Amino acid sequence: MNILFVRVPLESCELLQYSTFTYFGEPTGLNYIAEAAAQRGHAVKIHDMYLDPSPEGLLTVVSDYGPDVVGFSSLIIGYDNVTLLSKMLKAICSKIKIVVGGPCTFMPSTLMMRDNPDIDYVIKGEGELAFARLCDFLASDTRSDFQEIDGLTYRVNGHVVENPKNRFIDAGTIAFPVNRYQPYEDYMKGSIITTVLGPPPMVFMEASRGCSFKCSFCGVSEPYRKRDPEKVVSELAQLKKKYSATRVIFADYSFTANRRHAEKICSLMIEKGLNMEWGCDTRVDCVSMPLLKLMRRAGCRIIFYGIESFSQQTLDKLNKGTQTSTIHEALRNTRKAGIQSLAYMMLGAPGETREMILKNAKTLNKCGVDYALWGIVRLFCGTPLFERAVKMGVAQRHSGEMGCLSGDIDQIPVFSKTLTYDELKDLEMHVTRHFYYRLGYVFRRLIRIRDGRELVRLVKQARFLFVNHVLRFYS
Ligand code: B12
Repeated sequence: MNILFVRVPLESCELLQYSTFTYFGEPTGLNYIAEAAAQRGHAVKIHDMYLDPSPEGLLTVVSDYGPDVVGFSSLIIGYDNVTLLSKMLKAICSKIKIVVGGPCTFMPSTLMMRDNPDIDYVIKGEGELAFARLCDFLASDTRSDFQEIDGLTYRVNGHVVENPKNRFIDAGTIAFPVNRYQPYEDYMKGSIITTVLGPPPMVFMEASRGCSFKCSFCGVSEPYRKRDPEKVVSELAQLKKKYSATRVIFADYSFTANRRHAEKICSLMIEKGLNMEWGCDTRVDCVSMPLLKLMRRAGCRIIFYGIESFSQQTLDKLNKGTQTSTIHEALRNTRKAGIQSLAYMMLGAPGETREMILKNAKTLNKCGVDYALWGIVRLFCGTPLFERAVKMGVAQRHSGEMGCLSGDIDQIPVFSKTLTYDELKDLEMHVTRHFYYRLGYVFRRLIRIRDGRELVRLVKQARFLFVNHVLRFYS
């Protein structure tokens, strides 16, 4: 079968003609599924609409390549493009089978299928096994076996049927598709990750899959599985040799969720003299001083911490499972170990007032964090927080679902009862500006500059902040 994978752009197609993307890396997930399908003998091609967002570009690829199946990969933000593009493709060729996957499947699959008759299948979560099996079945026309495909949603006589997702890939079999890697050098210039870590070639590597924590705002529902450290490090070595990749972002939900596992990877990176600079996401309760020191020796330059809030009440309401004292300790230790930190912060959590948000921002500004990204607590349908909001009458199920399906971040409902969406947006801007435009912050960043490259990166970051925060605020 001819399979075309499409990474769906984030904003609406019309708008995209004018936007420049600086906020992404390679289509890691699609590379994995494409490799799995290719190994089963299917012909595969990836069309990345982050690089060419025009619908015309997609139409040209479709008419040249003639796919039997199109697999769309999308986040929830930008999901409206799945609706638009699937309609467009079905209009020109009704025989093409459309399969949807990726992080948008945090949303209930049945909802996605009922909303859009042009989608033939949705595959929830990780897609390697299910997608390849689906293509095998489509090729051999053994449709009655669809119920065997884990996590597949499909139609039987017009009715939407969802198979539960019970089986997860054995982490031992996951292998980075080294030959599919594309360094994306030109496109990642100015990206937030290159600002914090340095220029490409940069690779997104998984050391583990899934997450066992149960934060109420997140829709991930796959168990944590660790990959073999030897395999991870040997793949990194291959990528370095083949593509001169010197920077790595670990794409795990929490790289240090299992400390022993993280230690093993770091030790191997040191032992093999990998000499790569890297960053990872993790939680404050999954690090310790010895581990952080080891990570630094292994090349870790930045840790992205999901801090969310410095209020214990808010952390508990978000089911974060962390303590404020642990946050302070982790940030202090990270700094001492010589690693930079980025704090993901949330505002507008249940029960949060303006005063609490401002207090939170003040505490953050005193913590010595290097970067901060604030985001409003949004109610993604399919998450426990969404269900709670519906139960409490804070959000209407139908409008909440429609808000998510619209793919427009401004349409996704928020939890806050005390602050309006516009007030939250103003506060988001306010706390961000107050983080970056502090004399102490600027001074600290300046004295930490190690070389000319870092200075250039800092200037770029300042320009980015100026355009996005100062100009946007005053326009
Ligand atoms: C690294 C990362 C980034 C990087 C860029 C990544 C990139 N390559 O472009 C940076 C830091 C820039 C980033 C930015 C953002 N990110 Co981000 N990011 C991640 C992270 C940590 C890893 C992504 C990854 O490589 N995963 C590994 C691969 C193998 O998994 P995957 O892509 O999900 O693919 C698997 C399945 O989804 C599925 N699949 C994927 N596509 C398809 C298609 C088909 C047809 C099928 C059947 C299956 C399928 O199979 C794949 C293999 O098993 C994830 C969290 C996570 N651990 O996944 C968040 C995550 C993807 N990001 C998220 C968000 C919200 C964003 C931002 C919008 C944040 C913001 N406010 O700006 C931006 C958007 C950037 C963009 N342009 O896409 C959310 C998405 C939420 C959602 N449900 O939509 C996630 C899930 C984090 C979270 N828990 O909330 N991100």
